[in-house]
Amino acid sequence: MAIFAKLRESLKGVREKWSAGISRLFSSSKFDADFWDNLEEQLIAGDTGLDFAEETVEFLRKEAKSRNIKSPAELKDIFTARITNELNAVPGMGEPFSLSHTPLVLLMAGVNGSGKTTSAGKLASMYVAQGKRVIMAASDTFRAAAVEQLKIWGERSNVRVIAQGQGADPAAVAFDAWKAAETAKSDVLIVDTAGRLHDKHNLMEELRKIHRVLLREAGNDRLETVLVLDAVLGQNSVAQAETFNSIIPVTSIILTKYDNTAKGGVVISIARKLNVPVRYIGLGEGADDLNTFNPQDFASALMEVNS
Ligand SMILES: Nc1nc2c(ncn2[C@@H]2O[C@H](COP(=O)(O)OP(=O)(O)O)[C@@H](O)[C@H]2O)c(=O)[nH]1
Ligand SMILES: [Mg+2]
Repeated sequence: MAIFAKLRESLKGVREKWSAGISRLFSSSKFDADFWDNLEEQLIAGDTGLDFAEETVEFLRKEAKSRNIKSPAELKDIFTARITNELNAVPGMGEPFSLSHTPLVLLMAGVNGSGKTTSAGKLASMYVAQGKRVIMAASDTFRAAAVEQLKIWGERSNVRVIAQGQGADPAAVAFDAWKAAETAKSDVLIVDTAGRLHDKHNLMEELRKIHRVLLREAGNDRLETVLVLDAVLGQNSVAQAETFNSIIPVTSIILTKYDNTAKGGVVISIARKLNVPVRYIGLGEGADDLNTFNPQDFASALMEVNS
């Protein structure tokens, strides 16, 4: 329940700026002429994606007709259920990473500023709190500050960070870290990477190489390629997701900065486009601000306007 309260609080921006409008539409006691157009518009404005907006309006129209529903208010629960079902249709949605094969490697990918290092730190802190053995790898060797940032997170949770000098081969760092994690019988190895947009070709090659090395060492069962996406970017993060997925097979998503976004629908867009589960959402900058993503709670929190 505490988690739900926090989610509700963190979704304040989304509610005030986006879902309040939708909720208002569904609070009406009669269908006015513009209801369906307004609903479609609001869904698109909230970054749920064009397809979802159109299909949802179509679906609700049919439901209203076949169930002889006379007001938007009576449709609200059907709408909320549709969002939940849509998200739950993606296998693994909202489930934590499976630790049945260890060391589990979490390869953190994403553009600069999306929250990779922060999410790596949060995950480390979470696993340490669960009594797991964790190692982190500083494979963002592009900037010295990046290694320092990860080391600070490591010190906070008492987690060892494997690093080499600035400019070192990121794949070599990842390989060293894998060996260390194997030797130490770690449960989790979290690999932080660089994400420079201005240098797309190098980024692609670098990421491919890190992925190749880790896949070779850890195998499919022990490798999660985690795409870290900034929820604030809305439809742009959907495009990013597709780009990254064409470079390496993305197996999980962490959606960050949900506390800062005004549009909540991007999670639906991404889930549908990639059919990849959102495992966690970032709700702030602190170590504890990482939550599992529960579609049911999410849909409910979205539609709770007056709290
Ligand atoms: N409000 C908020 N800020 C976040 C979240 N995740 C990351 N940040 C901030 O976003 C900025 C970039 O994060 P960083 O982890 O350095 O991104 P990276 O370049 O992908 O490693 C930092 O200022 C973080 O504190 C989040 O869930 N909520
Ligand atoms: Mg970083």
